[in-house]
Amino acid sequence: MNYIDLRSDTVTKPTPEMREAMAEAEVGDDVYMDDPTVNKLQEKAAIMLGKQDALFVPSGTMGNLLALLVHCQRGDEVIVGDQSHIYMNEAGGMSALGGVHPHPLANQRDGTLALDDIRASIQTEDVHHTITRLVCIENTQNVCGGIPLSAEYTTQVGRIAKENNLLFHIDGARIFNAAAALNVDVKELTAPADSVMFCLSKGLVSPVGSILVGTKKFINSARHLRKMLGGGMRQAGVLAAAGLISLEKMYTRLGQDHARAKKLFEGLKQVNGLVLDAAEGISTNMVYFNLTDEVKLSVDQIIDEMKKRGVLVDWAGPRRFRLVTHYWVDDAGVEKTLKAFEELLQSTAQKDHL
Ligand code: TLP
Repeated sequence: MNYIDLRSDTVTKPTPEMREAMAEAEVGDDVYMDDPTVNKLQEKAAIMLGKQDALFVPSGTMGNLLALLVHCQRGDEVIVGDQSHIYMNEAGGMSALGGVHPHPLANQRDGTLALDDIRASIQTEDVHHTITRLVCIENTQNVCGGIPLSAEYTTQVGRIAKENNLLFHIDGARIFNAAAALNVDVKELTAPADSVMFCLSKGLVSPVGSILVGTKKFINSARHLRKMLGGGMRQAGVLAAAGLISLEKMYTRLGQDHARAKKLFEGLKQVNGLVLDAAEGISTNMVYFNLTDEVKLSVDQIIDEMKKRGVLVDWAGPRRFRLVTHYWVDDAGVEKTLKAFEELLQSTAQKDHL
């Protein structure tokens, strides 16, 4: 069956154009830094994000880890959101591999870390304390609803970091979604940060890969650590060729994914048994909702029933779902999903009634 796959935007398979570019890619040995396609991708990414240099890495997780390891010494402290991917979903890499101590702050409903919380969490000089070294934000903030964080907010975080001699990293896995939703050049969102990671393999549709950007010195250190972690990628131009198409063509179409997510959001609002997260609406490619108590099906049963109807969905909590739109979800896919949810929840309501 041709499934509508809404589990994540990480599921995006390469487009025919990408597959062709990958087949024809000029390659070299990237550990010698002579893969021309990787070099071109890195140069382009650095320019687009307004930084001196860039490094192609296998995953967002590795990109974030490299940033943390380059910025911090063992025992240093990092301010992170308690709902951030770095804190929750990267297997504790910063602690396990870097001896880096996370200081989690509550993510606000709008995805931000409250500026006063950041200020208050910076350790004072004291023999008992760790040294606060780095502050991290996530844009878009995934778990809070795929929320884009504004350039103004990012600038304020950057200011606090500077005033307190902290470094500033952005997990920008979906920063191009944020830029599209806010209608700003992505550079405005990255300017205050010392380093930014973004993913090619999510809404930008590439099969594999993320990019880390920062100063030349930072990227040289990150390249060294990437090698240490086994991430020297040799003829990676085959993958970078798809990445170039992501940066040339894919980021300009993200608004379409956002419009479809809105349609999904509006449609699901009408379905009995679902409570959508953001009453005021959504602005990127994610729709989060909970099941009401009236729905007797478990999330696993819903996943199975939706699959039978040709739609793949994934849970985000014991009674919670996240649906993500992307390149391979068209208007018909949105309609099919809405129909499947309506049918499923209506039919279970009837069964409950009997
Ligand atoms: N997120 C994935 C899952 O790991 C949850 C998803 O489906 O959303 N930062 C953010 C904000 C992310 O959402 C992700 C992946 C990453 C980093 C890590 O990227 P990868 O999967 O390339 O290591």
